[in-house]
Amino acid sequence: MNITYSSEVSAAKAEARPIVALESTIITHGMPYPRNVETAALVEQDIRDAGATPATIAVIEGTLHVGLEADQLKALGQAQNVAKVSRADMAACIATGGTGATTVAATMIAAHLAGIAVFATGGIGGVHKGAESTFDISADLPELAQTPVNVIAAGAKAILDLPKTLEFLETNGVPVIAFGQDSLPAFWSAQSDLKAPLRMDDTASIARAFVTRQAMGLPGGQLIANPIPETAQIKSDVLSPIIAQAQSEADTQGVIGKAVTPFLLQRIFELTEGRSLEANIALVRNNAKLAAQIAQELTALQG
Ligand code: PSU
Ligand code: MN
Repeated sequence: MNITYSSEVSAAKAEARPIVALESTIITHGMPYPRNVETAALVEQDIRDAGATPATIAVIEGTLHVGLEADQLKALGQAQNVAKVSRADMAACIATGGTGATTVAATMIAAHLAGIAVFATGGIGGVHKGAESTFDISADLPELAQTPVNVIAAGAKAILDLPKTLEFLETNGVPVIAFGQDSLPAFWSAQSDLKAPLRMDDTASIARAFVTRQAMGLPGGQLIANPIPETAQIKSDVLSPIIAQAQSEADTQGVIGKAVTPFLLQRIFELTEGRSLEANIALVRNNAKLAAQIAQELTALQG
C-alpha cells in the first residue's frame, strides 16, 4: 500500500517515537470553516506539546496521506465536495483518484496500515436512534471489533442511542473504558446515567490492557471514553430538546445514510448558537492530550 507520510510523521516513525492519528471527517463534515482548520491545527499542537507526533489522515487525489503538512490541512478544510470515506468506500476513493476525509473507521484502517495504534477524535459513530427501523449503525463500531487501534473519544454523541451502542460493542467484544469515572461520558456532557463497562484511572493500565489483548490474539481495538472537561460541558437537560428537534427534522426531510451525522451536528450547532462547537473543540483537545500520554505508554511497553 502506497502511503505518503508528512515530514514529522516520517521522522517519528524512523525513531520509533509515539504518534497519534487524527481523523479528517471532523474537519470537513463536523465543524464549519474556519474554526475547523483552526481546531485541527490546535489539536495537532496539543499532541506535540504532550510529547507525541500528530498524524492527520486523509485521501488526497488518490493518495493515502498519514500526516498532513500545514498547507494540505488548510486546503482540505476549505475544499468543497470532499467525500466522507469509511471502510466501504476508502479503497474506491483511492483507486479513482478521489479526495476523501476519513471517518473513525477509515482512520483506524489507515493508522493500522501505518503502524499507529493510538487515535484521538471527538465522538465515534454509533447506533442511531430509531435503528430498529432504519438499521443505521455506524461502520465505526464493527471497525473497533476488528482493527487494533485505541480510539480516544468523549464517549458517544448524545444524538445516538447510547444503550444500543454499548450493547453492540459488548456483543462484538470491544472494551469500552471510561477514563477516571464510573459513568459513560456522553460527548457534550461529562456524565450519562449509563455505567461504563470498564473504568481505568491511569494511562499505563490502558496501554497494558491493549498489549494484553494482542498477546492473547484478540483482534480489534479499545474505545477509551474520556469525559469532556466540566467547564466546557453542556448539560443534557439543555441539549436533549435540541437533539430531539434536530432528529425530527432529519426524519421529516428524509436524511439518510452518511448524511445523517453531519446534518445533526450542523443543526445542533445552529440551535445552540455555536455552543455545541465550543464544547466539541474543548473535548477533542482534551482527547488529544490523553491520547498522547497513552501513545507514550505504549511506546514504552512495546520498546
Ligand atoms: N464526531 C464528531 N464529529 C464528527 C464525527 C464524529 O464530533 O464529524 C464523524 C466521525 O468521522 C465519525 C463519523 O466516524 O462522524 C460517523 O459517521 P456515521 O454516523 O455516518 O458513521
Ligand atoms: Mn450511519
